Amino acid sequence: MIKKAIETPNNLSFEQFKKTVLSDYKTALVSRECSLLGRREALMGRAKFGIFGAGKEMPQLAMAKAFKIGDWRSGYYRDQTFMMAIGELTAQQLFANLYGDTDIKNAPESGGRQMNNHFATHSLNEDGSWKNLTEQYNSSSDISCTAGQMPRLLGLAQASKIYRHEKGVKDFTNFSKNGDEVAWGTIGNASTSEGLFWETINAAGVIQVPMVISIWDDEYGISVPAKYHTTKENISEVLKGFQRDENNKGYEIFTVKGNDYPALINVYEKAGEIARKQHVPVIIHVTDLMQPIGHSSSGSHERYKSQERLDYEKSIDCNTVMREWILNYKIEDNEGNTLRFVDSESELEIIEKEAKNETRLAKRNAWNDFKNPISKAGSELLVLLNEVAKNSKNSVFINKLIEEFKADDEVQARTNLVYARKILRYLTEEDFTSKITLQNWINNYKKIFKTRYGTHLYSESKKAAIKIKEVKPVYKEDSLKVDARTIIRDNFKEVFSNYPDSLIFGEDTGYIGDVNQGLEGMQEQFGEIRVRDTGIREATIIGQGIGMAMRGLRPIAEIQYLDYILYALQTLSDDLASLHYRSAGKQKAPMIIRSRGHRLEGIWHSGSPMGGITSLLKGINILVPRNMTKAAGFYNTMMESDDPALIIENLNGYRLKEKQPTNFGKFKTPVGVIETILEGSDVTIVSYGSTLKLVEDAAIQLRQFDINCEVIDIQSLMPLDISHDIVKSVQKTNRLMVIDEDVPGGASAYIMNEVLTTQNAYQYLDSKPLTLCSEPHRPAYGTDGDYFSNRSTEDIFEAVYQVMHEYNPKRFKPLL
Ligand SMILES: Cc1ncc(C[n+]2csc(CCOP(=O)(O)OP(=O)(O)O)c2C)c(N)n1
Ligand SMILES: [Mg+2]
Repeated sequence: MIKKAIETPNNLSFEQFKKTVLSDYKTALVSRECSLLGRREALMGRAKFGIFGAGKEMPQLAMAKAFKIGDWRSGYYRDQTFMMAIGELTAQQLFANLYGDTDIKNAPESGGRQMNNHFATHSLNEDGSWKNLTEQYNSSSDISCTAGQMPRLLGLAQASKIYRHEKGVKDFTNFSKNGDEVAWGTIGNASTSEGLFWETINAAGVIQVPMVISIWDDEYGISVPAKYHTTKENISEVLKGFQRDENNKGYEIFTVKGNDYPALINVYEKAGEIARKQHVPVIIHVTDLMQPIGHSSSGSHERYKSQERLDYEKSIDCNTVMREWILNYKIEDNEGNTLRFVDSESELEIIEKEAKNETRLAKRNAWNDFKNPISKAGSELLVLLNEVAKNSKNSVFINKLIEEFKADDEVQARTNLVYARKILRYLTEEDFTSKITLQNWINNYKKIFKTRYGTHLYSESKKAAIKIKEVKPVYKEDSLKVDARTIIRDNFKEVFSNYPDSLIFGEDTGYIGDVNQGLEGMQEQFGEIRVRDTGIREATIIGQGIGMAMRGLRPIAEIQYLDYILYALQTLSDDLASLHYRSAGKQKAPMIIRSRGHRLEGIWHSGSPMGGITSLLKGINILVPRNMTKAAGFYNTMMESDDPALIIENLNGYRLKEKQPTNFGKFKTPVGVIETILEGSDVTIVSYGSTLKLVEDAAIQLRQFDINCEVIDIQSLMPLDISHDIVKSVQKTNRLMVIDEDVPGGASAYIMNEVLTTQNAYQYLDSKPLTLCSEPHRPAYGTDGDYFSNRSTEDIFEAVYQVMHEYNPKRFKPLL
């Protein structure tokens, strides 16, 4: 019997094992060579920046073996070897990404939008529809923020759990096969200091999801050694409390050396099995890793590592250790023959040479693919510029620029544009055909790159939020006026009956049906998987939503109070808001964030940080319904869409009465469309959310003084008034006031900018445009705190009156 080299479930024969080992060695070598050459490319200026996975090749080969079709990765910039080993990254693509090639066929990670080594596979077809994700390897699109990949990892893993246990989604076979998919996370040792790491680890332990998280430990985070990062300088040591035992659920934790090939293969095989079969999370602490070329192209580690440390790192380099291991490996079969991977070192030298040559060729090909279209455009432009120079009175200046252009060796599309645009300036006084050709050339070239860099912030599919048509609520003649919270509740019940893939979760969301009873009875009706309580951990609540939505579910993640969204803002901004853009439309997470905010009773329960939200969350639809019927309509719209949205209900609106519609689940509030709720001819007042009630009251009182306000509910802060209806109102009233309860310079400034400059309302104004906002401090506690911190009906009345007084002091005598 042949003694097996290592225990593998596949029972590899020696020949098979040998083939695998040598092929792995080659992948490690190609990957290393990419790192070495890539760094050089960045230092030479062919790439803006370069970060690579050198020194961490071997564990990634092991991880790739345990990673199965349908599985997911959520990792970081060191994982190039893994991506190569699963066949989702070639050396040529690595270089194309490094150069920032904007052709997504060459640079599939992001089509030039992301720094290199921010990996992503394509979940979507050209039209934005889902691919069959169970038939491919999946890598969620990386972000640069350390530990930012963790919240999403939780959701990616939890999706398997839901697909395994929730009967309603059994037929969603394009997304899961019985929940057998594992979500594999990777993170650097230093990044485990981030709160997001701990929050995710705890949540995954509580929920028990199929997640395997690898910690690549090279004892450094850029220049800072472990003693500044980690208690006891040992992350698996401090994670020990998470280890499961006979009485308690928890994690399976492994520690393994990153240069021990057989041990790594065994650990990863086991980890994959545990997570896949038992849905138990696993941590693998991979030690003894290093960085042969330092952190990134921005610096050199010789500056902060001692010679002793550098020598030590060299001695543990996994690629050299693997080489030694291959050379020294021998076993005997049962006939006494000695079996080896190679008979002599020269066999390895051949592989090493091949790896070098292949990588060099890949680099050259990627560079040519990147360079050729730019050079070709440059050559065309040069012909045109010479023609222009021939015709122009300013040929002396133009020829000088042409010479500079010819000598400029920067290979960037902008180089072409810089010279073309500078030369155009010399032609302002002239008129000839090649000038027009040059103008057209500039416009067309700009358009190409606008498409390459400027698309896919939001969905461009037929399910884009702005394409979902309005359906009005239907009322019976004798429709009752009911507590508004029941409108939210009854609508959610309908949504959950119509969408078996919908889920809602958050703090107090499950058992009690949310703090305002908007989900009353939902858990009983739809079960604990779909209507669920979570821990107090806003960032990972959002992460759950992102990961699940990326895997085809329709999560609604609750942030209990809008003020606490700040805990999740990093994940929302860096991950969710940028996902569709940074993957060039190849990944999406159509989740809804449900929250409630605005006026109530104190510094943290009255907030309306809308300016921050609109600035930071471009890429997410920001919806601010003025009542619960409008809110319910937004949920119905967004469930049909493949865009993400934040829907903010009014905290003080749940107990107000609203007429009960009959078409729950069907009526839809349109996104990006304003509603004029009062018509008038003197002042256009633009507002949203709970402030609108006060604006309406003030407007009614102003009528008694013969001042007619046109009151507009923006409804949707992002996108805002896509058909430019506000300017039509200003055209009529010639006066504009934006009122909200955000701080001065917050959302009101954003709205004002849109109306004045995007919609060009400035040209119709007879009075100074005004914003009326809260005080710059947080809203103080209680009724008086609100009255003196936010704007009241009286404040609004007086502000509008003052505008009219300035316009016609005789008719509107001073008030105060
Ligand atoms: C939130 C955040 N802070 C700082 C940085 C800058 N930064 C990038 S990588 C890095 C060190 C990460 O070290 P580690 O997690 O050990 O990963 P390694 O690079 O060593 O593999 C830092 C500080 C960042 N990208 N994100
Ligand atoms: Mg590190």
